[in-house]
Amino acid sequence: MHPPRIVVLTGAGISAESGLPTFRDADGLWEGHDPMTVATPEAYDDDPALVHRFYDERRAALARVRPNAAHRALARLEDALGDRLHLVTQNVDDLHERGGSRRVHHMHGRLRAAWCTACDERTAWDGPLGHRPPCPSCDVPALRPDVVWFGEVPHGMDEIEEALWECDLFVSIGTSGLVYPAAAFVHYAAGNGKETLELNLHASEASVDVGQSRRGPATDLVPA
Ligand code: BJW
Repeated sequence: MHPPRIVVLTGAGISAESGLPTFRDADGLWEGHDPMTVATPEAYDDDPALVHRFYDERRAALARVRPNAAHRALARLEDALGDRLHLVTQNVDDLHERGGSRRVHHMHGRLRAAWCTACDERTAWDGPLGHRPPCPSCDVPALRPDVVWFGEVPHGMDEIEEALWECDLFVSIGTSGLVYPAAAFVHYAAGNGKETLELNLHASEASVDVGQSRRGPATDLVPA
């Protein structure tokens, strides 16, 4: 018998115990803030300095945190399953990679990358962008964070749909299930007869639709 094909979707909750705040929990990034003021293309057009400050601070914070036991456990799962594991993350941090995962599908982009709106090139980027540095490819100072904001299309949706269609099990870890299209993956998988499992500290929007739920911190549940 073949080992199972698994699609894992991770959200901010998997990086919380590394010290990165989630979005919607108490003390989260958006507590007391309207996400529409930093996470839409319109917000960027209106006040690019504010948006750059938000992402420059988060990019700098990445250097101060480390992957946790949950990230490392998913890397071990990849060692065991190879390409039968499709790891999709909504997170823009690089903790999966630093935890040892080699193939990570960043559907909402990456904090350590810049996207040039003039020439469309994407570049690895570790420093700030708020001072409007020139694009290494075209020299135009038109670099923005390479992340997917509300109203933009997440990366690699066809590939995710195919992986969900082919998998035996769909697992969501540490995500509130409030943001689409990721929030619909569990319905798509369950509707096509796949096993579904949720690992989360609390009940989420997806809990009622999921086959099995485990409650607890990701650093306990994922290695287990
Ligand atoms: C723990 C834990 C621990 C804590 N252990 N667990 C109406 C209906 C349907 C859709 C829409 C609609 N109106 C608008 C839309 C579309 C819109 C949308 O979903 N809006 C909602 C507000 C309703 N979506 C879009 O615009 C998307 N694009 C799109 O739909 O394009 C059309 C299209 C799709 C497909 C094909 C073709 C066309 C784009 C969405 C982009 C989202 N971007 C952000 C910002 C990214 C950059 C950045 O990081 O700043 O992505 S928003 C933000 O939310 C970020 C996250 O990836 C995303 C999800 O958040 P996440 O990860 O779930 O975090 P939290 O904080 O919500 O939850 C944390 C969870 O962890 C909680 O459950 C905790 O309990 C748990 N937790 N500690 C385990 N230790």
